[in-house]
Amino acid sequence: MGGFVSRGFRSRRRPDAETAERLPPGQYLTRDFPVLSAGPTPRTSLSTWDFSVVGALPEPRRWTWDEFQALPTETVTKDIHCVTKWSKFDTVWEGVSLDTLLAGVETDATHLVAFCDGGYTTNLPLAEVTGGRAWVAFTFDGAPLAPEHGGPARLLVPHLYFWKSAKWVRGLELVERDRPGFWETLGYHNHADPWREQRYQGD
Ligand SMILES: Nc1nc2c(c(=O)[nH]1)N[C@H]1C(S)=C(S)[C@@H](COP(=O)(O)O)O[C@H]1N2
Ligand SMILES: [Mo]
Repeated sequence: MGGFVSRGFRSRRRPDAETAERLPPGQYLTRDFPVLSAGPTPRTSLSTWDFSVVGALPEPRRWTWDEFQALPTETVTKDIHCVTKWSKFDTVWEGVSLDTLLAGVETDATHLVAFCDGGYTTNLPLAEVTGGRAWVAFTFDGAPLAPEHGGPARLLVPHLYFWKSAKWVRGLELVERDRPGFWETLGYHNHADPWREQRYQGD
């Protein structure tokens, strides 16, 4: 009978100890990479693409695509967790750390609001996107990030539910008071820590 149960079946139903430890509560492991978008996939040509940091800082910062590519990049391997309950382990990204983008910024801001082509927004505490915890990623699995997954560039904040990882991101607005973004306004949790299962407001 043992041979009847396939490896995949068994590991999906009964995660081994290491998997169980890496899987936040209520999540299941998938090898797929589902696409979740609230609207159509925007197409922005790289010749008009830019990335900016605006809001509560003395001088806004702006990079063209070429300037952005010339910044120091990091390759990171991270587990990601979607609020719809799939998790994916060991995803490999290359991008620019928010530590680099925000280096030396003098600001009274406590939070940022990421803004995107297509109008999506999401908010994050500044203290949670520095110290090697957030990137603007432009490759996935060694290839340019596919448009449906946020290409040319998306935010990557793997320690929070994946809706905080804004696709088609074009910049960060530094704000002195927290301001909920798209899903946060629609009843999802403001903070979104998968380990505390912060899915919806009140969780
Ligand atoms: N601009 C934008 N970013 C977005 C979204 C979106 O609809 N628009 N969806 C979010 C949600 S809910 C999730 S789970 C992830 C999904 O990313 P994926 O489609 O690459 O899996 O993107 C997040 N970033
Ligand atoms: Mo999501």
